[in-house]
Amino acid sequence: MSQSLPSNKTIFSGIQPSGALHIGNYLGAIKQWIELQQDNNAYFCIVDQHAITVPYDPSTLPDRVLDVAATYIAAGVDIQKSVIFVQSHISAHTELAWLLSTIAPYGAMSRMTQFKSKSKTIDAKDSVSLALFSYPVLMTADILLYNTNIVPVGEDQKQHIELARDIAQRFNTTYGDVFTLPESYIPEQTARIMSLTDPKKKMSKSDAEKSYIALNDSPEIIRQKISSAVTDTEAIFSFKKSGPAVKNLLNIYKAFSKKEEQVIEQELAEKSYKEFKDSLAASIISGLHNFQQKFDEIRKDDVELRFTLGRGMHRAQGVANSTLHRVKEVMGLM
Ligand code: AQP
Repeated sequence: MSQSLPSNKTIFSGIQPSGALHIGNYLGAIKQWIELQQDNNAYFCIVDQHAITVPYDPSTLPDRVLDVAATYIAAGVDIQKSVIFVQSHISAHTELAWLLSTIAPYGAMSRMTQFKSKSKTIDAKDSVSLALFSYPVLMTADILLYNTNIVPVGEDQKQHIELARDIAQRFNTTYGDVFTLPESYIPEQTARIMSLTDPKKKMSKSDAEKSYIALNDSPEIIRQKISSAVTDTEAIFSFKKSGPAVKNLLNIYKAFSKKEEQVIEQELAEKSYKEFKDSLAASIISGLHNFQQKFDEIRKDDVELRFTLGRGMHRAQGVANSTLHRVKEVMGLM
């Protein structure tokens, strides 16, 4: 879907600190944030309470939160203009989630494809949590607290945004107009970057390391991962005719090289997979170079990062608490 850049809107989006952020997270979400923040009022959250809905290691979580904060800033989020904060620092998120769960439709919740796919990945010894099931309601609360108009996300989140809109509509019909109805904002070609080892699955940070390019992978690792990425049997480089594996690599190449499709197809016409993969790895390495330098610089200073997150919390919580207050009032809670 091609969309013109909105302005004067409220933008909300978030990422879970559930592992190393990858180029799918960047191309599917963060890149849009940077474009959108200039002319809009933006909130970028680190959704740590979503990351604990599956088994995780509590000892690494604080560092992962700081990694995500540093990633946002190194990728170009302007901390003077936009608000960066941690979900668990503002209790209105979980409180609103409970209130919304009283009207969230159970039938629609049971049809969420992410719940179905994530619950299958959980080991039999760890049972699937109720929180994983109700995750979309917490995500609805995250979005609605800030009177959000637009949620820039990858395609995998489209169903959750539709549910958030449905819950907001149900609430407004039952209790009166409190919530702004959010819309998703999904980039066309990079909406779903696929796994390097299985092009039927989306690239995911909780999959095996070989399946994704982390934003902080070294040039050597990037070359290795790209050289072992699966391809199709026939070596055709076409955005329309190539099979899913090569189409995915072509989309990544287009995003990093910033070249037009026609130019890429001409450039690759006589090339082998090996030559294509060399060019692809080189363009990812050079595309991530500045980001990686900034990340290392920002990540050295924990104190400053924590200060930025504290300031973000203060800027976000006024709006969040005022929405929660209105919700409680119309629901008759004293
Ligand atoms: N492969 C992808 N292609 C395009 N966009 C993607 N996003 C994630 N994977 C891709 C987008 O990144 C944002 C943050 O995602 P998240 O961390 O909140 O959760 P996720 O969608 O479940 O991402 P992962 O990497 O698959 O994480 P895990 O493995 O922890 O579940 C969202 O906007 C998402 O659309």
